[in-house]
Amino acid sequence: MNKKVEAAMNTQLNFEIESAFVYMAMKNYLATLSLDGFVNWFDIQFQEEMAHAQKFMDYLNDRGGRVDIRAFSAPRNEFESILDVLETSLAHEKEVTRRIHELMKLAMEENDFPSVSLLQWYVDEQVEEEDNFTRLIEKVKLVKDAGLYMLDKELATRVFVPINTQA
Ligand code: OFO
Repeated sequence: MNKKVEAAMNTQLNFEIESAFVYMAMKNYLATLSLDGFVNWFDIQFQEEMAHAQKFMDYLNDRGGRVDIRAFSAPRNEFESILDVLETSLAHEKEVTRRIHELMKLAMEENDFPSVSLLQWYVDEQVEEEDNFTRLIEKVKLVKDAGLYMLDKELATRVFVPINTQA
C-alpha cells in the first residue's frame, strides 16, 4: 500500500490507543468520586478507542501494510472535577478530529481511494465523538448536584456496540 499513508495511519492508530489510556485514567479518577455511571461511560469510551485502533490495524493487515505499535507518554491522572474531565475530553477529541482530517487530506492527495473510504468512517465518527462530549458538558452544567445522581443513572445504561472492523 501507499507508504506515506501507511506511516500516517500507524501514527493515528497509536494515537487511538493513547486515547484509550487517556480515558482509562479519567475513568479511574471518576471512580474516586464514586460516580459509577460516569465510570461505566468512560470504560466504554476506552473500549471504543481500542476498537478505533483495531479498525485501522485490520485495514493495514488487509492491504498488506505493516502495523507498528509504539510507546506513548503517560496520560493525565489527576483532575479538578467532572467538568474538568469532560472539557479535557472535548479538547482531546478536537485534536483527534484535526489529525483524522490531516490523514484524509493525505490519502486524497495520494489518490489512495480505499484509504479515503476507510477514513470517511472516522470523519463521521469524530462528529459523534465531539457531539457526545459537548452535550455531556451542557448537561453537567445544567443539572448541578441534585441532578447529577439522575445523570449518573442514565450514563450507567450505555453499552458497547462493536464496530464492523471489515467495513
Ligand atoms: Fe477515536 O475517537 Fe475519540 O479519540
